[in-house]
Amino acid sequence: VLPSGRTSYRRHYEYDFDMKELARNNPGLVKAFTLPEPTWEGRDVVGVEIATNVENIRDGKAVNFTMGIHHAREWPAGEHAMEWAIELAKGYKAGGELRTLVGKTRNIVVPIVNPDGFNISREAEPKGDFTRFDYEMKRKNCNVSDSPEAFRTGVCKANPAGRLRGTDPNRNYAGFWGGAGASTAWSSDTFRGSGPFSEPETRNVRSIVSNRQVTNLITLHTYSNLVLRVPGVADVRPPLDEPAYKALGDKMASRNGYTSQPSWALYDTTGSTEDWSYFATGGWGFTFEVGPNEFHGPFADGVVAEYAGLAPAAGAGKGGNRQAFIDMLANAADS
Ligand code: 0X9
Ligand code: ZN
Repeated sequence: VLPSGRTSYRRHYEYDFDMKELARNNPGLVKAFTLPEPTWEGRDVVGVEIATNVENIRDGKAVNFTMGIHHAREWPAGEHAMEWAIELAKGYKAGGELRTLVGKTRNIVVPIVNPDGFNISREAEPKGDFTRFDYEMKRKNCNVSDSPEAFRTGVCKANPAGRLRGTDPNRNYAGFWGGAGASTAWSSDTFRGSGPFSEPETRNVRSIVSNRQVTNLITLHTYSNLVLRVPGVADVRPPLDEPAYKALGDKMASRNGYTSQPSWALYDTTGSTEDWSYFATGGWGFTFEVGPNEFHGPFADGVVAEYAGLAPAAGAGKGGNRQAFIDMLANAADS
């Protein structure tokens, strides 16, 4: 059972509603906030912050930052982030381990970094030459500024090539931007954008990492059952704190049954989230690739099992992503 008790994937408006409701029900502990920049289609990007005396952001506590959907079709990424936020608030009130850990930290959760893309995927309808499936499988954001026609109509979905337009937010960060494993072609699913941080979605994430004491960060994706750490490109030296960084990744992987490895071992990328955040701030960042084999499979098996550690082979009975997130939180509490 998930902390919310939900049994289906949220739609975009349900995320915003649930965050505002969580804040309303937990005054002083949970605050909902809007990130500085609206998206290309004008959507707000909403997050929650969870801490005792939540308004007192200069209390010096380490910030543990959890992100959901960068990639539109990776719906479980948003669900895991949202459920984690609910778990933190519930766990604090219930007492015990989570009360202690929440008391020592600040927790920022942004379930939907890319709401334009997610909304197209979640509400997919056929359009022009594209089937419903095409839109459901959209990955990128809705930067259509390279197309005067698309820009005029204002909605990347309405453009004939709409689902292929946009920048890959996980190739747009400044870390190693311009290198291997990212495309210069606007129609590629790994299009890096016109420059580092050319997108409001990545600038929003930067505003948190640069302005707050983010010591620990998890960015959620699907799929492949992986716990990934820097560097994302083979042609870079491992970080000096690699042994401790690896140990934390391995510990989390023992909970969810995933494989822990440096992300270049999967394939090269440049411009990904933690390849910027780690090398910019030294805070540890991990990409979780949630689930064995689908971008968004049936809700009941996938999301519940991966979150709670109920079914997946090696992680069964070890607590799943819930317990992996608690390990990350405990690490932040010690920093
Ligand atoms: O390609 C990505 O952005 C991530 N995979 S996904 O299927 N969710 O798109 C993986 C990024 C991990 N980094 C590296 N493999 N270097
Ligand atoms: Zn992804």
